[in-house]
Amino acid sequence: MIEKSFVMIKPDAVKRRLIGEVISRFEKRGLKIVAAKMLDISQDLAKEHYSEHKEKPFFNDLVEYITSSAVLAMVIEGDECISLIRKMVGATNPKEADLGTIRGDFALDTGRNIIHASDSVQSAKREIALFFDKSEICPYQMPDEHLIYEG
Ligand code: IDP
Ligand code: MG
Repeated sequence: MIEKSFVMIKPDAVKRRLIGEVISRFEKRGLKIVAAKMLDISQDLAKEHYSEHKEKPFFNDLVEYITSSAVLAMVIEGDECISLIRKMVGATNPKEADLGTIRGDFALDTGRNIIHASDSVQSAKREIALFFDKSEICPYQMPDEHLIYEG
């Protein structure tokens, strides 16, 4: 089942010039980037995006972190890509993230874990709609799609 996931490269990774490293992992896996934009997240958007965490003790720090500087927001498409991207991202706490995952290879601290990815079909739909207008999502064919997918 082809899915779309919302993926965001957080301010720490943008500042550390890790955008290329991170995106290239998704591209090499065969996933398709169908939307991307740099933006400075507003307080309101940050609070809405992370609303499930609003009662958590780290909520204010999280909003401060995500609004501190530019992020790269993306929509990535591929077969069952929501769970696949979560596996590629690794555990929330980078110290517990497996080597070979993005957080396991590039991050050390839960509060600076460099990337966000949707955790379910429902949250992907919600997050994509929150960050992107439909007109900003650009479908296209990859000429090697038959080398990535059997069917
Ligand atoms: P996820 O990003 O792996 O889905 P969530 O539990 O949804 O993790 O938490 C959202 C974000 O909030 C994390 O990526 C991390 O930046 C931050 N966060 C989560 N737990 C903590 C914590 O205990 N301390 C500081 N920041 C946290
Ligand atoms: Mg989450």
